[in-house]
Amino acid sequence: MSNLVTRYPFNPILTAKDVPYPATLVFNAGVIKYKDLYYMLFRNDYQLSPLSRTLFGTSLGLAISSDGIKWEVKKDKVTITNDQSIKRIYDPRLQVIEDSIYVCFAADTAHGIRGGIAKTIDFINFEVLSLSTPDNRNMVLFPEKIHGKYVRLERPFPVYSRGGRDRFDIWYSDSPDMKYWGNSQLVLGVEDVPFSNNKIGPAAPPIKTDKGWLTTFHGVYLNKLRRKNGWEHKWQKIYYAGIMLLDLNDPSKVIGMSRKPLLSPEADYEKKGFRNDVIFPCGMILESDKTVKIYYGAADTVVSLMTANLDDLIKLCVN
Ligand code: BMA
Repeated sequence: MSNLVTRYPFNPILTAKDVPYPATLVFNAGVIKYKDLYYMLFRNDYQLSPLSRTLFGTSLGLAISSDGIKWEVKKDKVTITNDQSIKRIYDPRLQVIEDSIYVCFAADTAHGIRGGIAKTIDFINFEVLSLSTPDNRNMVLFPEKIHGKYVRLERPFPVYSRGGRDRFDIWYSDSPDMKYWGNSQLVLGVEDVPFSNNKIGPAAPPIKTDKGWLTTFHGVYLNKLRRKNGWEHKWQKIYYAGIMLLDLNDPSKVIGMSRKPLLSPEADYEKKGFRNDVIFPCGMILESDKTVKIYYGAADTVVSLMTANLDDLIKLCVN
């Protein structure tokens, strides 16, 4: 991993113990700064089945903070107000565009996994604006319109055409209204990421810099020699965080990428949990002193924080 990144010394910053309702795994959290407060939507998996070692329930919770480090979890859970087809939503990524608050999420339905975008004014009630065709997830929105269009990165799951196994890539789409999405283009193929042999996906939503759109992604390495690695009977993947820079004018073009992971699972809370060795960023905030806070799910069990200097992150991408 890069030595320019620092783990917050008191990680994890949010765990199931901080949640005032049934919670077992608290991870993969989208975070934004909005009107001087930090807002986090986190994934909560609960109701562990001791036999199958899986969890029956998933909900999204809200936490608020004045410094981005100490969080207070609200008792209300996120509700989707206008869609009956969604059975489960997870892996939220928050974004603010022109003062409106959006969340991208993965949605399990009876007919596949869909990438959703919803809008909220209170962080609790969310109105769905669009759902992709299945299978698709790991959507992130850019913080402003580009050439008059909303822009997102996404991760469809092509199976037949990629050899009948996980070989999934990062794509670009844009939209005039957040509802109709198109002009889709490949951004980055899994074969272009040296630390991934399995799949990649957008991680935290991009931030704007004068050198380009800076954005994280996850890169997955499958090692079939791994045996039991977590609570499940079989978990053989390692999730790394990667970082890249996209062209300001045309964010479907990668102009730089670190060939090494930004963060590799090394800390105890990243190496041991429900699924060992998972780093899954969903939130990235640029502070006025150029510190970048990156929030990530660790081992699919807790929420953690890493920080870095903005110029150092850009250097990692262009060297
Ligand atoms: C992905 C998603 C994430 C999860 C990751 C690692 O496919 O399901 O929610 O964090 O796997 O288990």
